[in-house]
Amino acid sequence: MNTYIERLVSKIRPETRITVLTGAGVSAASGVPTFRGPDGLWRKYRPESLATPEAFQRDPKLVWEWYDWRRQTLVTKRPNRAHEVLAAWGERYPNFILITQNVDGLHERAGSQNVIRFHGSIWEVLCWNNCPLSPGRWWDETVPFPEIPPKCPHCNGLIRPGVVWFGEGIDPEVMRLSIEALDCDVFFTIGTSSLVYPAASLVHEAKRRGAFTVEINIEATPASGLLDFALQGPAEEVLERVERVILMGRRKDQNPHTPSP
Ligand code: BV8
Repeated sequence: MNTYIERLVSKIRPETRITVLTGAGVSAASGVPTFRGPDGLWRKYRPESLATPEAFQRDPKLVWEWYDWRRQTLVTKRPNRAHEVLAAWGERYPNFILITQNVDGLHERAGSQNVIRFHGSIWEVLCWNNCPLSPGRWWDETVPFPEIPPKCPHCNGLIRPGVVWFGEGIDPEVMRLSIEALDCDVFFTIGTSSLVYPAASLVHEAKRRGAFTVEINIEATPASGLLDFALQGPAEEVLERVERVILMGRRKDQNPHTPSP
Protein backbone atom coordinates (compact mmCIF):
# COMPACT_ATOMS: atom_id res chain seq x y z
CA MET A 1 0.00 0.00 0.00
CA ASN A 2 2.87 2.39 0.84
CA THR A 3 4.27 2.27 -2.70
CA TYR A 4 0.82 3.05 -4.06
CA ILE A 5 0.47 5.93 -1.62
CA GLU A 6 3.91 7.30 -2.58
CA ARG A 7 3.04 7.04 -6.28
CA LEU A 8 -0.28 8.76 -5.61
CA VAL A 9 1.36 11.57 -3.61
CA SER A 10 3.88 12.11 -6.44
CA LYS A 11 0.88 13.26 -8.52
CA ILE A 12 -0.22 15.87 -5.98
CA ARG A 13 1.30 19.35 -6.28
CA PRO A 14 0.03 22.63 -4.81
CA GLU A 15 -1.71 23.48 -8.09
CA THR A 16 -3.13 19.99 -8.72
CA ARG A 17 -6.87 19.95 -9.48
CA ILE A 18 -8.27 17.43 -6.97
CA THR A 19 -11.93 16.37 -6.90
CA VAL A 20 -13.27 14.05 -4.20
CA LEU A 21 -16.61 12.18 -4.10
CA THR A 22 -17.54 10.74 -0.72
CA GLY A 23 -20.20 8.31 0.48
CA ALA A 24 -21.44 6.92 3.77
CA GLY A 25 -18.19 5.00 4.36
CA VAL A 26 -16.47 8.29 5.20
CA SER A 27 -18.88 8.81 8.12
CA ALA A 28 -18.74 5.19 9.29
CA ALA A 29 -15.87 5.86 11.73
CA SER A 30 -18.01 8.59 13.30
CA GLY A 31 -20.57 5.92 14.17
CA VAL A 32 -23.04 6.95 11.46
CA PRO A 33 -24.60 3.76 10.02
CA THR A 34 -23.96 3.29 6.28
CA PHE A 35 -26.77 2.38 3.93
CA ARG A 36 -25.71 -1.13 3.00
CA GLY A 37 -23.33 -2.21 5.73
CA PRO A 38 -24.16 -4.95 8.29
CA ASP A 39 -25.88 -2.36 10.52
CA GLY A 40 -26.94 -0.37 7.43
CA LEU A 41 -29.80 2.06 7.50
CA TRP A 42 -31.52 0.23 4.68
CA ARG A 43 -31.26 -3.05 6.63
CA LYS A 44 -34.10 -1.94 8.87
CA TYR A 45 -36.08 -0.28 6.12
CA ARG A 46 -36.37 -0.78 2.33
CA PRO A 47 -35.26 2.32 0.39
CA GLU A 48 -38.52 2.27 -1.60
CA SER A 49 -40.46 2.30 1.65
CA LEU A 50 -38.83 5.44 3.00
CA ALA A 51 -36.60 7.50 0.68
CA THR A 52 -39.12 8.26 -2.10
CA PRO A 53 -41.74 10.98 -2.65
CA GLU A 54 -44.40 8.27 -2.97
CA ALA A 55 -43.50 6.92 0.49
CA PHE A 56 -43.76 10.43 1.93
CA GLN A 57 -47.11 11.00 0.25
CA ARG A 58 -48.33 7.67 1.62
CA ASP A 59 -46.96 7.95 5.16
CA PRO A 60 -45.24 11.24 6.04
CA LYS A 61 -45.19 10.31 9.71
CA LEU A 62 -43.20 7.08 9.13
CA VAL A 63 -40.73 8.83 6.81
CA TRP A 64 -40.23 11.68 9.28
CA GLU A 65 -39.81 9.23 12.17
CA TRP A 66 -36.84 7.76 10.23
CA TYR A 67 -35.31 11.15 9.40
CA ASP A 68 -35.92 12.55 12.87
CA TRP A 69 -34.21 9.44 14.34
CA ARG A 70 -31.24 9.96 11.98
CA ARG A 71 -31.01 13.65 12.97
CA GLN A 72 -31.11 12.72 16.66
CA THR A 73 -28.34 10.17 16.05
CA LEU A 74 -26.22 12.65 14.09
CA VAL A 75 -26.15 15.33 16.81
CA THR A 76 -24.30 12.80 19.02
CA LYS A 77 -21.64 12.13 16.34
CA ARG A 78 -18.46 14.00 15.48
CA PRO A 79 -16.37 14.26 12.30
CA ASN A 80 -13.57 11.68 12.11
CA ARG A 81 -10.01 11.81 10.72
CA ALA A 82 -11.27 11.26 7.15
CA HIS A 83 -13.40 14.41 7.33
CA GLU A 84 -10.50 16.31 8.93
CA VAL A 85 -7.93 15.38 6.25
CA LEU A 86 -10.35 16.34 3.47
CA ALA A 87 -11.03 19.67 5.22
CA ALA A 88 -7.24 20.27 5.42
CA TRP A 89 -6.89 19.53 1.67
CA GLY A 90 -9.65 22.02 0.96
CA GLU A 91 -7.60 24.65 2.81
CA ARG A 92 -4.28 23.68 1.22
CA TYR A 93 -5.16 23.07 -2.43
CA PRO A 94 -6.76 25.98 -4.31
CA ASN A 95 -8.18 23.64 -6.97
CA PHE A 96 -9.81 21.20 -4.52
CA ILE A 97 -13.53 20.34 -4.86
CA LEU A 98 -15.49 18.09 -2.49
CA ILE A 99 -18.71 16.44 -3.68
CA THR A 100 -20.55 14.35 -1.10
CA GLN A 101 -23.48 11.96 -1.33
CA ASN A 102 -23.81 12.20 2.44
CA VAL A 103 -26.57 14.35 3.90
CA ASP A 104 -25.14 14.28 7.45
CA GLY A 105 -23.25 17.60 7.43
CA LEU A 106 -20.08 16.11 8.96
CA HIS A 107 -17.80 17.48 6.22
CA GLU A 108 -18.97 21.01 7.02
CA ARG A 109 -18.60 20.39 10.76
CA ALA A 110 -14.98 19.32 10.07
CA GLY A 111 -14.40 22.69 8.35
CA SER A 112 -14.85 21.84 4.66
CA GLN A 113 -16.14 24.85 2.71
CA ASN A 114 -18.28 25.00 -0.43
CA VAL A 115 -19.18 21.31 -0.19
CA ILE A 116 -21.25 20.18 -3.18
CA ARG A 117 -24.09 18.27 -1.49
CA PHE A 118 -25.08 15.93 -4.32
CA HIS A 119 -28.09 14.55 -2.44
CA GLY A 120 -28.91 17.60 -0.33
CA SER A 121 -28.86 17.83 3.46
CA ILE A 122 -30.80 16.21 6.29
CA TRP A 123 -30.52 19.62 8.05
CA GLU A 124 -32.45 21.42 5.30
CA VAL A 125 -36.23 21.30 4.90
CA LEU A 126 -38.72 22.63 2.37
CA CYS A 127 -42.48 23.03 2.21
CA TRP A 128 -44.06 19.89 0.76
CA ASN A 129 -46.61 22.13 -0.98
CA ASN A 130 -43.91 24.60 -2.10
CA CYS A 131 -46.16 27.31 -0.61
CA PRO A 132 -45.52 30.81 -1.99
CA LEU A 133 -44.73 32.24 1.46
CA SER A 134 -41.88 29.80 2.18
CA PRO A 135 -38.29 30.26 0.92
CA GLY A 136 -37.17 27.47 -1.50
CA ARG A 137 -35.50 25.55 1.27
CA TRP A 138 -34.19 26.51 4.68
CA TRP A 139 -31.95 25.26 7.46
CA ASP A 140 -33.73 23.70 10.46
CA GLU A 141 -31.69 21.95 13.14
CA THR A 142 -34.61 21.26 15.51
CA VAL A 143 -33.83 17.94 17.27
CA PRO A 144 -36.10 16.24 18.02
CA PHE A 145 -39.05 17.78 16.21
CA PRO A 146 -41.75 18.39 18.82
CA GLU A 147 -44.38 17.27 16.31
CA ILE A 148 -44.00 14.46 13.72
CA PRO A 149 -44.58 15.10 10.85
CA PRO A 150 -43.38 18.72 11.32
CA LYS A 151 -45.45 21.50 9.81
CA CYS A 152 -44.55 24.33 7.44
CA PRO A 153 -44.48 27.58 9.51
CA HIS A 154 -45.72 29.49 6.47
CA CYS A 155 -48.80 27.49 5.42
CA ASN A 156 -49.23 24.91 8.20
CA GLY A 157 -48.91 22.17 5.60
CA LEU A 158 -46.12 19.58 5.81
CA ILE A 159 -42.38 20.16 5.42
CA ARG A 160 -40.11 17.48 3.91
CA PRO A 161 -36.38 16.73 4.39
CA GLY A 162 -34.14 18.67 1.97
CA VAL A 163 -32.64 15.47 0.52
CA VAL A 164 -32.84 13.89 -2.95
CA TRP A 165 -35.07 10.80 -2.84
CA PHE A 166 -35.02 7.88 -5.24
CA GLY A 167 -36.78 8.87 -8.42
CA GLU A 168 -35.99 12.56 -7.88
CA GLY A 169 -33.57 14.45 -10.06
CA ILE A 170 -30.34 16.06 -8.81
CA ASP A 171 -30.57 19.85 -8.43
CA PRO A 172 -29.52 21.22 -11.85
CA GLU A 173 -26.98 23.68 -10.38
CA VAL A 174 -25.50 20.92 -8.20
CA MET A 175 -25.23 18.68 -11.26
CA ARG A 176 -23.60 21.47 -13.29
CA LEU A 177 -21.00 22.16 -10.60
CA SER A 178 -20.33 18.43 -10.17
CA ILE A 179 -19.79 17.83 -13.88
CA GLU A 180 -17.53 20.90 -14.06
CA ALA A 181 -15.47 19.38 -11.22
CA LEU A 182 -14.78 16.27 -13.32
CA ASP A 183 -12.20 18.26 -15.31
CA CYS A 184 -9.52 17.47 -12.74
CA ASP A 185 -6.09 15.86 -12.43
CA VAL A 186 -6.90 13.44 -9.59
CA PHE A 187 -10.39 12.12 -8.73
CA PHE A 188 -10.93 10.28 -5.44
CA THR A 189 -14.04 8.18 -4.80
CA ILE A 190 -14.08 7.43 -1.09
CA GLY A 191 -16.43 5.29 1.04
CA THR A 192 -19.15 4.67 -1.49
CA SER A 193 -20.59 1.42 -2.83
CA SER A 194 -20.85 3.08 -6.27
CA LEU A 195 -24.35 1.61 -6.67
CA VAL A 196 -26.53 4.72 -6.80
CA TYR A 197 -26.76 6.77 -9.97
CA PRO A 198 -26.08 9.33 -11.24
CA ALA A 199 -23.49 9.80 -8.40
CA ALA A 200 -21.80 6.51 -9.32
CA SER A 201 -21.24 7.70 -12.89
CA LEU A 202 -19.06 10.67 -11.86
CA VAL A 203 -15.81 8.74 -11.41
CA HIS A 204 -16.15 7.12 -14.83
CA GLU A 205 -16.71 10.48 -16.54
CA ALA A 206 -13.71 11.92 -14.65
CA LYS A 207 -11.57 9.05 -15.95
CA ARG A 208 -12.89 9.57 -19.47
CA ARG A 209 -11.79 13.21 -19.18
CA GLY A 210 -8.27 12.13 -18.25
CA ALA A 211 -8.26 12.23 -14.43
CA PHE A 212 -6.10 9.83 -12.41
CA THR A 213 -8.79 7.93 -10.48
CA VAL A 214 -8.39 6.55 -6.96
CA GLU A 215 -10.86 4.55 -4.88
CA ILE A 216 -10.56 4.25 -1.08
CA ASN A 217 -12.87 1.63 0.37
CA ILE A 218 -12.74 -1.28 2.82
CA GLU A 219 -13.96 -3.60 0.06
CA ALA A 220 -14.15 -3.82 -3.72
CA THR A 221 -17.00 -2.08 -5.53
CA PRO A 222 -18.29 -2.23 -9.12
CA ALA A 223 -15.93 0.69 -9.86
CA SER A 224 -12.76 -0.83 -8.39
CA GLY A 225 -11.54 -2.66 -11.48
CA LEU A 226 -12.01 0.35 -13.74
CA LEU A 227 -9.92 2.84 -11.75
CA ASP A 228 -6.21 3.59 -11.69
CA PHE A 229 -5.76 2.83 -7.97
CA ALA A 230 -8.06 0.97 -5.56
CA LEU A 231 -6.63 1.51 -2.05
CA GLN A 232 -8.32 -0.99 0.25
CA GLY A 233 -8.69 0.18 3.84
CA PRO A 234 -10.72 2.43 6.11
CA ALA A 235 -10.87 6.00 4.79
CA GLU A 236 -9.90 7.44 8.18
CA GLU A 237 -6.66 5.37 8.13
CA VAL A 238 -5.77 5.57 4.42
CA LEU A 239 -6.33 9.33 4.23
CA GLU A 240 -4.21 9.80 7.36
CA ARG A 241 -1.38 7.81 5.71
CA VAL A 242 -1.66 9.81 2.48
CA GLU A 243 -1.63 13.07 4.44
CA ARG A 244 1.44 11.96 6.40
CA VAL A 245 3.40 11.21 3.19
CA ILE A 246 2.31 14.58 1.75
CA LEU A 247 3.47 16.46 4.86
CA MET A 248 6.78 14.57 4.95
CA GLY A 249 7.35 15.54 1.32
CA ARG A 250 6.57 19.20 2.09
CA ARG A 251 9.03 19.20 4.99
CA LYS A 252 11.74 17.74 2.71
CA ASP A 253 11.04 20.39 0.06
CA GLN A 254 11.30 23.14 2.70
CA ASN A 255 14.39 21.62 4.40
CA PRO A 256 16.12 19.46 1.78
CA HIS A 257 18.66 18.21 4.34
CA THR A 258 16.00 16.81 6.75
CA PRO A 259 16.89 13.16 7.43
CA SER A 260 13.86 10.98 6.63
CA PRO A 261 12.52 9.25 9.83
C1 BV8 B 1 -32.61 9.61 -10.37
C2 BV8 B 1 -30.31 10.80 0.12
C3 BV8 B 1 -33.93 10.27 -12.22
C4 BV8 B 1 -31.50 10.40 0.94
C5 BV8 B 1 -29.85 8.96 -1.40
C6 BV8 B 1 -31.33 1.04 -12.17
C7 BV8 B 1 -30.04 1.28 -12.61
C8 BV8 B 1 -29.44 2.51 -12.40
C9 BV8 B 1 -30.13 3.51 -11.72
C10 BV8 B 1 -31.39 3.24 -11.28
C11 BV8 B 1 -32.00 2.02 -11.49
N1 BV8 B 1 -33.23 2.07 -10.94
C12 BV8 B 1 -33.42 3.29 -10.38
C13 BV8 B 1 -32.31 4.00 -10.59
C14 BV8 B 1 -32.08 5.34 -10.18
C15 BV8 B 1 -31.71 5.40 -8.71
C16 BV8 B 1 -30.61 4.42 -8.35
O1 BV8 B 1 -29.45 4.66 -8.62
N2 BV8 B 1 -31.00 3.31 -7.72
C17 BV8 B 1 -30.00 2.33 -7.34
C18 BV8 B 1 -30.39 1.73 -5.99
C19 BV8 B 1 -29.93 1.25 -8.42
N3 BV8 B 1 -31.23 6.74 -8.53
C20 BV8 B 1 -32.11 7.71 -8.28
O2 BV8 B 1 -33.30 7.53 -8.09
C21 BV8 B 1 -31.53 9.11 -8.29
N4 BV8 B 1 -32.37 9.93 -9.10
O3 BV8 B 1 -32.11 8.71 -10.98
O4 BV8 B 1 -33.56 10.42 -10.86
C22 BV8 B 1 -34.52 11.55 -12.57
C23 BV8 B 1 -33.81 12.41 -13.40
C24 BV8 B 1 -34.37 13.61 -13.72
C25 BV8 B 1 -35.62 13.97 -13.19
C26 BV8 B 1 -36.30 13.11 -12.34
C27 BV8 B 1 -35.76 11.89 -12.02
C28 BV8 B 1 -31.50 9.71 -6.91
C29 BV8 B 1 -30.75 8.82 -5.96
C30 BV8 B 1 -30.56 9.55 -4.63
C31 BV8 B 1 -31.09 8.70 -3.49
N5 BV8 B 1 -30.77 9.37 -2.23
N6 BV8 B 1 -29.56 9.61 -0.28
C32 BV8 B 1 -31.12 9.90 2.32
O5 BV8 B 1 -29.92 9.88 2.66
O6 BV8 B 1 -32.06 9.56 3.06
S1 BV8 B 1 -28.98 7.59 -1.79
C33 BV8 B 1 -27.92 7.11 -0.56
O7 BV8 B 1 -27.36 5.87 -0.95
C34 BV8 B 1 -26.68 7.97 -0.41
O8 BV8 B 1 -26.92 9.33 -0.56
C35 BV8 B 1 -25.73 7.47 -1.43
O9 BV8 B 1 -25.78 8.22 -2.61
C36 BV8 B 1 -26.29 6.14 -1.79
C37 BV8 B 1 -25.23 5.07 -1.76
O10 BV8 B 1 -24.79 5.01 -0.48
P1 BV8 B 1 -23.23 5.07 -0.13
O11 BV8 B 1 -22.92 6.44 0.31
O12 BV8 B 1 -22.38 4.50 -1.20
O13 BV8 B 1 -23.28 4.13 1.12
P2 BV8 B 1 -23.37 2.53 1.11
O14 BV8 B 1 -23.80 2.10 2.47
O15 BV8 B 1 -24.10 2.04 -0.08
O16 BV8 B 1 -21.86 2.13 0.91
C38 BV8 B 1 -20.91 2.50 1.91
C39 BV8 B 1 -19.57 2.14 1.34
O17 BV8 B 1 -18.58 2.53 2.26
C40 BV8 B 1 -19.41 0.64 1.11
O18 BV8 B 1 -18.79 0.44 -0.14
C41 BV8 B 1 -18.46 0.22 2.25
O19 BV8 B 1 -17.60 -0.83 1.85
C42 BV8 B 1 -17.67 1.47 2.46
N7 BV8 B 1 -17.13 1.67 3.80
C43 BV8 B 1 -17.68 1.36 5.00
N8 BV8 B 1 -16.87 1.78 5.99
C44 BV8 B 1 -15.80 2.39 5.39
C45 BV8 B 1 -15.96 2.33 4.00
N9 BV8 B 1 -15.08 2.83 3.13
C46 BV8 B 1 -13.99 3.44 3.65
N10 BV8 B 1 -13.77 3.56 4.97
C47 BV8 B 1 -14.65 3.05 5.87
N11 BV8 B 1 -14.39 3.18 7.19
